[in-house]
Amino acid sequence: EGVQPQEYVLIKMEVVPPLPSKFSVLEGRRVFLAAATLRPETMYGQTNSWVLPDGKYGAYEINDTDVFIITQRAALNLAYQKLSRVPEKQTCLLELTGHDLIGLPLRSPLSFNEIIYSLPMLTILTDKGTGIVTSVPSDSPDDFMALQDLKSKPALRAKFGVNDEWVLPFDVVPIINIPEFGDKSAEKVCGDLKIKSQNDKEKLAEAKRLTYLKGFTDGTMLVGEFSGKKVQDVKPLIKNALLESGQAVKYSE
Ligand code: A2H
Repeated sequence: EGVQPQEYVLIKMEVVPPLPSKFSVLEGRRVFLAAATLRPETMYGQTNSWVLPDGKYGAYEINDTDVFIITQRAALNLAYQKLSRVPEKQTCLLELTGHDLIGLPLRSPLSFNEIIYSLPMLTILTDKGTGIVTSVPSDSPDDFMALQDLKSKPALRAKFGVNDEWVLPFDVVPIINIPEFGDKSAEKVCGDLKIKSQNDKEKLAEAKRLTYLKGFTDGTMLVGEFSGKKVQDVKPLIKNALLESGQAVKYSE
């Protein structure tokens, strides 16, 4: 962890009812997977959510109506940021693992895909963000490779009980143009660097470095309310709109 606090936007991805029977204690609440992102302007291109299969998660009371499924660490941090029903204390209503979350249908803000599914990613860190990540394979090399792994490896899907319908229909959605990399920058850079899988850590770090900076400095929105505008100009506007509409909250650590 760095010395400077990192400020994330937590995207509230609502679990589409009816909830599975394991979740019955949450009946009557609005239940969200809360994904930490640094790129709120990319939410149009979401294809799925990521969870760590063996990760420990909990369903935490944020207020009288809302429950966030996140790591305990994130819940405690949120409790000190006024996002817990009981101030400075997290309340876990239900303990869960990533396996319990795989396959949950979600409705996520701005996403062109009306329903997306929660899928396994093996490289998620449980000491960063909420342990839940939203997937934008057009602009995130990690997301692109993890989705590619699931699409191309039936055995990997079988291992984690992933249905074909949660993965195969979801194509990369072009949302940002970067002159050097085109409309699907993550796919382009992963191809150029010949990245083989989500576990190719060193090359993925390079791919992220290349796309992250260029997306901000040179990117132009291809979709949405600010189509045709520069990413650096509209990023704060999209972020504020998500926060003001209650579809996202700020989180720092
Ligand atoms: B970003 P930083 Cl389109 N484990 O969101 C692994 N990765 C995590 C995580 C965790 N526990 N929590 C958040 N992240 C991801 C969008 C995105 C992101 C795009 C492009 C690049 C990008 C969609 N996924 O991040 O180490 C989240 O993915 C490039 C680094 O705090 C979050 O933003 O800098 C980013 O990593 C935070 O990483």
